[in-house]
Amino acid sequence: MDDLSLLDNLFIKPEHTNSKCCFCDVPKPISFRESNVNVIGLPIDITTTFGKTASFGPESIRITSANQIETLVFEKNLEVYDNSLIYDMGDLLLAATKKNVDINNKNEIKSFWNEFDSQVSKVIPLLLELDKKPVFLGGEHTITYSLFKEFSKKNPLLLHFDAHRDLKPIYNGMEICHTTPFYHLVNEGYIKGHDLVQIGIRQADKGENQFAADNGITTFDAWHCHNSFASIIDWIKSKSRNRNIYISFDIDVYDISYVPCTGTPEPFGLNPFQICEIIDNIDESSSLAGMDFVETGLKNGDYREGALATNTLLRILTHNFIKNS
Ligand SMILES: [Mn+2]
Repeated sequence: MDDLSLLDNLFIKPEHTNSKCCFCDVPKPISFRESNVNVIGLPIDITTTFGKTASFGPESIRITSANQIETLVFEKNLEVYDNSLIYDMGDLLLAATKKNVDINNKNEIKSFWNEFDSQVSKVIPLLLELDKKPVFLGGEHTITYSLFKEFSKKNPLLLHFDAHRDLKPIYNGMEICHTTPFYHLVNEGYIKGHDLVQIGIRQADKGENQFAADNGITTFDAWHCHNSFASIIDWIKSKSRNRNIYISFDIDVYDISYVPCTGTPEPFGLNPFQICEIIDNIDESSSLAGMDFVETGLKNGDYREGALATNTLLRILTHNFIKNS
């Protein structure tokens, strides 16, 4: 059994997902073997508490990217496939799906995350060994906890774009949920505080702020982004030099006016030009190890977030850090 048939058994193929299409339909289909970027859908929304839309993320992004958006990144005059040879693996197969997890049963939720953790630990090491760059489409932000544990072996700088810190130890009686992934990653030693930077933050509790300060986590909150943007660009450029990079991108880092469907939109957010400028200034000597793009929603056929997510992903996938291993 070769690597692909082993992996194939772990996925629902893109054409059999709700989107019925691959991420970013390119003119010439790329085989797994040829690919350097692998898209994986994680339509998971179990522990979110407010707007319940995150499970539609992969569908929203696949449909918009395949049907609405050009593969040319306009301002760079680069095709996405100039740097990224994308093979969409489909959605990760999980026996316990959203439908049969009772959100009031903490044990069922726990066993769901255990299953997720175990599936992820089969997929990621294999892809990294083959020098592929996995791109996960969430889903709620909880997924980052299991995903990043695998990437931590590459000792990356973790760029976390979000309105929220997600640094709580426990929330609604759940240790593993959408507001806690970065707390547990730091607390269990998978990331050192000084290798974690949180960009666009504007919602947290005092405990989370204290935890960030105590652990040396770098914070560029929304006011810092608004008032001294140039200093962020300088920091990103110098800290990313010759580093592996992992990006965890919550779409609610964007201002509430740009994200009509995500579960917990917040005012005072960043705009697309600022996000592009931050991405563009990740140093060319760095190498993207992998990334997750989470909390993209879809409501009543409103694909605006899918369009914003796709356009953000295209800027990341045309960065030269894709070509470095
Ligand atoms: Mn968030």
